[in-house]
Amino acid sequence: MAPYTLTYFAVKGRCGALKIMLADKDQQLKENLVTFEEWMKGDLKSTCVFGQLPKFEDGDLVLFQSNAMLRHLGRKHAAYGKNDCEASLIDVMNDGVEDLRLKYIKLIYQEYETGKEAFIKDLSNHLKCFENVLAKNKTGFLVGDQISFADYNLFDLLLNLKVLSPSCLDSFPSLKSFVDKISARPKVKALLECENFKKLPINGNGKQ
Ligand code: 6SG
Repeated sequence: MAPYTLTYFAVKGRCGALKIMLADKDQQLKENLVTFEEWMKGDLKSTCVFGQLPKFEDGDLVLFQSNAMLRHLGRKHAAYGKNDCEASLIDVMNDGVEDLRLKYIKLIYQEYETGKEAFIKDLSNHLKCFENVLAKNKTGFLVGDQISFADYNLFDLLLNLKVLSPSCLDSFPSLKSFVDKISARPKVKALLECENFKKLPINGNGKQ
């Protein structure tokens, strides 16, 4: 039996990074897909702490909040730094990724038609910050010399942003090589090429 269970909609959404990290760490994941109709009944929603998915189970432990799931798995699978200071710096990076992800989600679900141009114009200002961190650290990772959950989270978001704006990384060599290197990790590559993963839409409303 898979040690981990994820309950979520049939989208990449907030679980892309988690799936990429688990694949890279050679961990099995059991997935319970929830349809719109099922969710609208409300029974599952009423059992969710904040009334939302994803829900993640590790044995008897039940987690909500996608970033808490990333942290949990980071702790368990050596992707949360080598000491407390690295862990705190990884938190800084992950919160930065979350800020940009929230802007992206707002664009997708609330203002895609009116806001896309302005979003893409402003995107460089956000990407520049991650570019600077990677250029300074020189290890190919955001913090220290080993991959962390924040790297998987940034990687997943960058894949989405490249779909939105294919040229968005063109003036950021460190981000480009970051994406290339993580994409080339054998188990990440296998997941990205897996039909079941590829066919999942990025978002729940068909926009990307
Ligand atoms: C949506 O926002 O998929 N959860 C979402 N929506 C349903 O009733 N801070 C936490 C976290 O990081 C945010 C959770 C997140 O974990 S994710 C949720 O539960 C609700 O609030 C994005 C996503 N959207 C697809 C969606 C859900 C409801 C309407 C659109 C499923 C897909 C299409 C219809 C039903 Fe649909």
